Amino acid sequence: MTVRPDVVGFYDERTGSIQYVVSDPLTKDCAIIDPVLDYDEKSGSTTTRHADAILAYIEDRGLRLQWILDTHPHADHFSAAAYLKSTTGIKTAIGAEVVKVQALWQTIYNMPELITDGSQWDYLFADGDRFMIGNMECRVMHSPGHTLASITYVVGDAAFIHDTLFMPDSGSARADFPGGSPENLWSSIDAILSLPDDTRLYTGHDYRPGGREALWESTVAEQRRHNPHVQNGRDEFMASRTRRDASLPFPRLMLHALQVNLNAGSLPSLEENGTSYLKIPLNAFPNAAW
Ligand SMILES: N[C@@H](CCC(=O)N[C@@H](CS)C(=O)NCC(=O)O)C(=O)O
Ligand SMILES: [Fe+2]
Repeated sequence: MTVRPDVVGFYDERTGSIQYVVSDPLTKDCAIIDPVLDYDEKSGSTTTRHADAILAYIEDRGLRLQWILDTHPHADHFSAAAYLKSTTGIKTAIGAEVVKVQALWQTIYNMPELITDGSQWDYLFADGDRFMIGNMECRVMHSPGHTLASITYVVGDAAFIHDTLFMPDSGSARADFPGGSPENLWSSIDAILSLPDDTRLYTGHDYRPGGREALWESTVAEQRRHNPHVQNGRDEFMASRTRRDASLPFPRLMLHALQVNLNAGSLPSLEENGTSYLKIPLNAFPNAAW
């Protein structure tokens, strides 16, 4: 019989991100996937409102946290992994190829102090790795394209597909960040859509097209039937993805977020005055759309 985990999504309106708690209905063990650390770039403030709400949910439901997971180094918001680890002591994990993304951005940021061996996380998952959430086995699929390091977590009939496909009315994620590749994104989407038809797919973002309510759950069958980005094959996907990506400005918080997320969500060390500072490279991307 297929395992059916309980899944709850927490929507972050500011960044259109979805954070998940996936739990074993029998043992009550759970994992948090893609938690957001709130950040206001205008004032340089961070808060832990979302992460605390997730912890409160876990406590209210009598769940036991086993994992703090990220699907990829996010380019549009800060990860709350480091904060959650510091408050709960629970282990963190991300995709093993994060070391390549660290190396890439170490050069762009000119940050020799950034550690690039992935040791900021407790576990680095490679394609095919398996681990347990309670009595449920979770399988890792490497699904690059949006980033080099993106991974999908498959637990029973649920798959956390992050920034590969969005809801069927919203197409797919962009593939133009450093290390991104429309070709790899197509292969990753193809592998996800090869899961059983009724697999529940949980996306990483929803930008509420036309102002509709936020949605994040679809199925393989629905994506195959209704997502325009998967209807016309690989070549058409690559051409239209590349065309659209050339017109997209960078995410508002990309240069803020990656230096934090490649450090597992730890803010930069405090300087001698007790304040932590971000570093923004100027004119490093002359061709970026504004
Ligand atoms: N307007 C958003 C855009 C964020 C963005 O680029 N999101 C990525 C995922 S991290 C994406 O794939 N977007 C698809 C699109 O905008 O079509 C922002 O500035 O944060
Ligand atoms: Fe992303």
